[in-house]
Amino acid sequence: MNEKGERPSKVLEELARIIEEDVKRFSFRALGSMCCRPLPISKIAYLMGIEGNVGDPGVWRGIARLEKEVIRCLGGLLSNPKAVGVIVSGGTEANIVALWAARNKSKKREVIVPASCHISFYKAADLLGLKIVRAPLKGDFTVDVDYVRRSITRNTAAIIGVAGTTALGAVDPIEELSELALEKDVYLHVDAAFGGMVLPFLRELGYKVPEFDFKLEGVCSITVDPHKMGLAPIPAGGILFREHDIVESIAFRTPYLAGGGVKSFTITGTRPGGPITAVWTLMRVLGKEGYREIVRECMELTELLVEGIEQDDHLELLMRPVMNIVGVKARRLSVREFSKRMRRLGWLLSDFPTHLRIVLMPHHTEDLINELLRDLKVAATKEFVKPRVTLNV
Ligand code: 0PR
Repeated sequence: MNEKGERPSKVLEELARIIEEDVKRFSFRALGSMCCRPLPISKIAYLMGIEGNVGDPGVWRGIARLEKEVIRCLGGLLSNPKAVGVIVSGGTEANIVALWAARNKSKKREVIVPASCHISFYKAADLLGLKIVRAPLKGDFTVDVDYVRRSITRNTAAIIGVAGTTALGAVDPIEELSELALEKDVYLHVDAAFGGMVLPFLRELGYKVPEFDFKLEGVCSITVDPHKMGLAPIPAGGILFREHDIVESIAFRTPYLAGGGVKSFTITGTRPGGPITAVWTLMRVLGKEGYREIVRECMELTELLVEGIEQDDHLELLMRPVMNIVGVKARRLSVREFSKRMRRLGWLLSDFPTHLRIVLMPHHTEDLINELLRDLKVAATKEFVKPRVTLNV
């Protein structure tokens, strides 16, 4: 830090230059991200809540009430308006809180996860002292429920299903997992960090969507992130529990708060108001109709990309997408080489061992996807010539 403070306008100008480059890169070439550009109104709403700390709900009563309303809306989308929940920093924290509750409630030490689960489950297991049992996937990239069944022991604290996997957007057979959870009396957590704000709207749009939410009695908790397909600014994750009983074992009372002592079941104490005011505003302004329209547009872009990939001999889809996530590989190239070439052409996609992932988000356009398709085709051919000038994205 400098000894003397600098002129604010100079510092802000420099900041603007730095941020502008990031935003440009993110908006135009980064199709590997599950986050979207927040709607402008959500930024205003975020700033309005920026002083708030819902960790002290007796002081920040208005924002605390808004959080309850947001949770009721998310619960409504997931077939349980009475769900108990909080807005957290993202899917990672939500999954940690869910496993924390499952462990304390069951007093057991193993968790069975699909091989496709997000890295956050490994972090959670590490933090919570849980042993991970990894269930393989079937040919359709969903978890092998028979394997899960065979792996349940007296030590099983929870089983996990994913509704919208990180790599491909696949949806595990949550209905079967739910039946299994009820039969064996184990905790079932569903990670719908991405899919939770896609699947309900896909269903309303007439797509065939398997049950994945609280409608299934075995589902104890669900992760759903407004900062992914909810168009909210980061950080806005969500964790919802079927009923209050489940969180009793992770509830801690902070007695000295300015607004009066409260019991909470969050990892953090101080919690930002901005994400809550932003999500609340988005839900009011967009309504179900607005979100449905956003999902419809993302699916149209997905379809455009899928058709283009299917028409090209050099490209191959990993699976028909269920939602706006596409996995693609080049038939005659290693994924590494394909990825290297796409990066050289200036695209920032996600590298998975088996494919490149493209996430079609509301800020993407048809022109951008056509441009991407053209470059995917160029990169996938053997004769690819490295562009002389590396694109500066
Ligand atoms: N669950 C699932 C199914 C996820 O895909 C993710 C993250 C999480 C949980 C964890 O969520 P947080 O990152 O909010 O804690 N999925 C994104 C991914 O791996 C995270 C991400 C987002 C990475 C934007 C990069 C990026 O630019 O793709």
